[in-house]
Amino acid sequence: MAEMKMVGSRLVVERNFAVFPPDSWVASNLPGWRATEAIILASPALGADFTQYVLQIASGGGSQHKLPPGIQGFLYVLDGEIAITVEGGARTFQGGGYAYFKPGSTFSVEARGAARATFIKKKYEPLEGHPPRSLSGQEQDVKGENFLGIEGLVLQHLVPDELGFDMAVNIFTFQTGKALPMIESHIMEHGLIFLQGGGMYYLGNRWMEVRQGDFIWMGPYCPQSFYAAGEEPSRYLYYKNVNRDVSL
Ligand code: UGY
Ligand code: MN
Repeated sequence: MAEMKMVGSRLVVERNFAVFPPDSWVASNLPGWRATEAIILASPALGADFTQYVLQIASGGGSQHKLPPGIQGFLYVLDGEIAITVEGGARTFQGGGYAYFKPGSTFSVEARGAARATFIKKKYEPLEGHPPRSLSGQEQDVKGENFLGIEGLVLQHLVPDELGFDMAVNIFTFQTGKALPMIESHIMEHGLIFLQGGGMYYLGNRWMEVRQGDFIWMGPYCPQSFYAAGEEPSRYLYYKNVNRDVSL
């Protein structure tokens, strides 16, 4: 008799956090995106207040996009080469390229060869006197700062930390053996993609192993921390809602 194969996974889905290793992802078509397979990782169905996708785009695939009024977007190139046009400016990006699309804006994306990107959408919360603006850039050009002054722990802000923006997208780089200095808890959510390396993430009430390629969602007040292990530095890209009061 054939033996039954055991299927193991690091996949975790809890009320206030989730870890999706790449072997748990299931793709489908996404209206408005041609020759693209989309994995919807964070969504209101999970408990998140934003959506985050990984887009696997075939050569020549992409989108002529018009964001709905009041909805902003952010795209980060994971690998491959992608041409992005935003507000009249056209640029071709490789891994580490990114673009922020202000609410309601029109943009186009086209992959030159097979490419992968992560895309985030969030409802924009306007603030009088502080209009948002679209922008694009390359992660390698963004200056980093030592987080809380800690050597070997570097934070880069891809979306500027200004009141016009109600979302941050940052990259954290940890040298091996470095860690966040506390277990933090905050009202902001995170959508996190592990770009490189790995280590132990504290989520909820326990430590768990995470690696390159994993996606993590952390809901409001989810206790969290990270310890970088392994041979190469650990890097992750993460979304955070910021700069707004709570509506009561
Ligand atoms: O910005 C942050 O909240 C960051 N320290 N959180 C995290 O890396 N999990
Ligand atoms: Mn945090």
